[in-house]
Amino acid sequence: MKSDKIKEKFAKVALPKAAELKDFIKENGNHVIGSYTIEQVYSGMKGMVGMVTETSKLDPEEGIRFRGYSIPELRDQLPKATGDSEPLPEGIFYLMLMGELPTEDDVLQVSNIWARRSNVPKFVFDMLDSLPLNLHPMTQFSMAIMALQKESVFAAAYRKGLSKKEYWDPMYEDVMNLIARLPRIAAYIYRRTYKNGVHIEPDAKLDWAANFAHMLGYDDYDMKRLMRLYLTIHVDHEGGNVSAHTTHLVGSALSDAYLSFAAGMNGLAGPLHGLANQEVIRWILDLRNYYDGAVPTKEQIHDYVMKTMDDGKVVPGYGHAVLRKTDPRFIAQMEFAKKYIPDDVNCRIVHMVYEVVPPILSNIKKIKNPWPNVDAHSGALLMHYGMDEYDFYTVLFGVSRALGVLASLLWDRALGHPIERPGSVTSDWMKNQAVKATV
Ligand code: HAX
Repeated sequence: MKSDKIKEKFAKVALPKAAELKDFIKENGNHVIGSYTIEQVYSGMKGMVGMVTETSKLDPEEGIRFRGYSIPELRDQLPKATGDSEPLPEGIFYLMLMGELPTEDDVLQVSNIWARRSNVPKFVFDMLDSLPLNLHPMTQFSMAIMALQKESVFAAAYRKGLSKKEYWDPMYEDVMNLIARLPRIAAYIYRRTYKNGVHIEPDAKLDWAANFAHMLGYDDYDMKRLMRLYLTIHVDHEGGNVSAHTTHLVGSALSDAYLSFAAGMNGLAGPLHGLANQEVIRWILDLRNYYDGAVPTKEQIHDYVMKTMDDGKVVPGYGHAVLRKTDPRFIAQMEFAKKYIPDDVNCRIVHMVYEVVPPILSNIKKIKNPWPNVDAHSGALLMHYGMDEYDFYTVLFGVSRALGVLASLLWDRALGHPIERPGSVTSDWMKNQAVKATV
């Protein structure tokens, strides 16, 4: 087998940490880190610390940091493809895995490893070809990942008999194989669903994101640049979001990377999570239609937002369970739009919506965050470069999200994290607690 410097380095970085962690828990395990309220339990455990994720940490006011680095810092400091100004996603994966910024050579190693492992077995394509063309792309994506589970190195090794200390090794193989194959699978779903099944072979000379754009059918430089940014900023958002938490939870039962990641993708496919990116562009197109296709005024946008809420719907792309300020991932996309496509109509509407919506949502007491999240912008950028099949957008998100949640899953196995099993109570139990607290 070819030597794999990334695997060797990960073992050096991660394995000593497992023993360190055991000692830390032994010495500090009784230290209390917080308390929580009945409301928090009923509101989806918001703000309760209940898990450890090494790859990134979300600050409500500032936004996400990956191993301590913010999005603007990473756009500046991560290695780039020749002539490009946006980072290569291979770099952020390396950072999440090793905890340090990669060199250009490190990024090249990751790129080469993924290119080498990217072959997708024919039965996966055959399975996809048997599905109805109008099956949502996210469902196709999840099914393809599940079919690929047949290839799991972890599942096969576990069946043969595997010591706990060795779990990380076959998990590394699964994580790298799965990430390597996802662009091909996603592109296949796109081309079979929207491009009459005319598929495009991968180009091993291209980096991971550029090759993905190529297989989707977008060979122009601008879409490749957008894809590198897109696939970098969607990777991770600490551990508690639905897709990351689900991947971690399912993985905690020692389900392999395929089973765990497919579960995470089923969560990403929900409209309050990743599907919001397609909902946003649908909402913008509906808004334009409502005003006969013209660019709406701010007053018209205001009225349409009120109508959306009067109809009992959420304004997609706005609000967040943790963030309390504009999402830096939204800002990165807005800067991209203003720099490269300042005249794009949908992007201009997105920017007008950004002026109109926060003051409205700020006036509604129950809404905790009136600001845009990552999904408020991405669709308008993709549409500009010709990808107008918005049902596919969450698949792009999923390909990127794999890098964060699978890096975390690998850390989970290296650190020996146990099966997750939070306590749960009945409402009667809660009521008794409340009574006890008041007497
Ligand atoms: N429009 C209208 N109402 C909203 C709202 C919005 N954008 N955001 C929150 N609210 C409402 C909630 O529906 C909730 O109402 P009820 O009490 O009647 O149920 C109330 O305000 C309190 O919600 P919150 O505490 O501020 O927010 P939550 O943590 O419960 O929910 C959500 C966070 C992101 C799910 C929410 O803001 C939302 O539905 N936003 C629109 C959908 C969206 O953009 N999702 C993508 C989020 C980012 C992400 O994960 N991307 O993948």
